[in-house]
Amino acid sequence: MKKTTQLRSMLQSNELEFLMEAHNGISAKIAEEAGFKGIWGSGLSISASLGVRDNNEASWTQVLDVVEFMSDATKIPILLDGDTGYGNFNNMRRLVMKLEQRGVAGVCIEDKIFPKTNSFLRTEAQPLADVDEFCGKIKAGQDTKLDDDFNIIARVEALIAGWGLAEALKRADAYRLAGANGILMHSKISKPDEILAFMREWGERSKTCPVVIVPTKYYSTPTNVFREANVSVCIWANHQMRMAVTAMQAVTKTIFEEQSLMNVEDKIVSVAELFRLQNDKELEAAEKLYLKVADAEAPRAILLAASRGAELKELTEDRPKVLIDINGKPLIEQSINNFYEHDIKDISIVRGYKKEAFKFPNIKYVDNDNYENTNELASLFLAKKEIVDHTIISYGDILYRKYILSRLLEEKGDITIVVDASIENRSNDYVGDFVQCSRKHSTKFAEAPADLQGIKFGSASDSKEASGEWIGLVKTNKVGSEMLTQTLTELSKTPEFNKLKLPDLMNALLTKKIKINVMYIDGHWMDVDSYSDVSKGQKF
Ligand code: SPV
Ligand code: MG
Repeated sequence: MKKTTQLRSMLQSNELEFLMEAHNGISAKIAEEAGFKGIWGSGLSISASLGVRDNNEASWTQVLDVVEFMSDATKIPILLDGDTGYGNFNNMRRLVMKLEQRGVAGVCIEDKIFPKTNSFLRTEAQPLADVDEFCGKIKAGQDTKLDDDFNIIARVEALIAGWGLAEALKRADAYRLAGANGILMHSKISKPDEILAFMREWGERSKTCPVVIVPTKYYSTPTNVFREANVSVCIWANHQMRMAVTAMQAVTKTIFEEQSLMNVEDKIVSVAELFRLQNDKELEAAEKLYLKVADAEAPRAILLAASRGAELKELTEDRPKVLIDINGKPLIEQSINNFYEHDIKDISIVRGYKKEAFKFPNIKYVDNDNYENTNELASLFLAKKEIVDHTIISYGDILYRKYILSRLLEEKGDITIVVDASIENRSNDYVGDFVQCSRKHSTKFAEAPADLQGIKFGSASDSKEASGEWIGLVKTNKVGSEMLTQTLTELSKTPEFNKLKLPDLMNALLTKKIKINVMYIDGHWMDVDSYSDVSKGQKF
């Protein structure tokens, strides 16, 4: 139902309905969440929230902007307190046009003179508008609106200004005949007597021209009294603003005096609650839909770099192998840069030996302080919570051409490992993680997918029948990450866990009949294990 129609139904329903004050987007949203069916865009509260007086110090377009935020934040109708309509009939016409454009369901105008003064201030000195002039304003508004259900409420200030019931009735009736969709009868006394007297006199007219009240001053009246008097809509006019001021004064006082947040944190909403009210959930979902790589889906990377690399003796005396200099940069920095270039910003490094030597910014470090007695899987287990959705797990000591990562990121399998098929020229004493796959690599025709059958660490001479060598790169998606972490957790409970390496994890997955896809490459990578690798690396 249109917001205008919703408000019209509230005015015309046989129930007593309520409008809750709001003065910005978030208070509007809060009113809606509390269950209110409609909102009062209070002039007093909006001006107070802007730090100005309720004397038309905020321009009408500034008020319009605020009420637009309120309207955008909610699905329930807003009745804007339009003061006097901010001028004569002509200003009223433009106001109605703009309010309709911004999704506001109605406006209430009061029969005073621009610039107005709040109804509870210096009331005897508040001049009332000329009745005919005000009726012209109502008619002009009604003639301007495009939507029949847009609501124009005429507010009578006769009781406020001390003119008495007869004047109030005379004015209310004139406004009714001019086409008002309702009358707001305002009173400044602490009992409902004036309002009840008016309702008695108004009688049947409230069927076609319902009455709205604002019991700010006669707040102690039981609500049922209004119900029984046939009041149509009751406005709680400023209570979010007043409570906000109470809370803001308290919290700023405490923080100022204590120079600490210690005693306030538990008394205030969390920032998460602000995010919820701002509907961040919707943006998160939209990002998934419209951004190239949404953050939650963006791949992350884990680099294993806890061991020393003792084969490299003095090169690793003050730093782990992954930090030795290759082409003017620490070895592992090439992997990090490779990740950055592929938009992978969430990078974890599991470090152990000489962990203080790692100085890269914006990296999550996971420490394996027991690196001397453990192996790769123990390191990976420490980083288990980083294995979610799309994750690249990599040895920290490998160098590879960028396209390998580009291709790997496009792989669709749950778990995919990168296998170098060009192993025929390996010297006999070369050792590595040789793999057996469902089929060998072929460059002759479009390849059918291959999957892993097993990995075994060994020498090239013992691995003549192997399909290739695993290079130390694996990618998982959401499903793959779950299977991998589950298997990793199971292995962590076995007595030999501290000895296990990544290939053991792959083999354990295979034992569980979990498919591991193979992405073949033809060279273009190396790992750095020996002095000769270091010099080879300089040319890589
Ligand atoms: C407002 O909320 O701004 C009103 C109601 O106009 S009152 O402050 O009671 O005049
Ligand atoms: Mg007002």
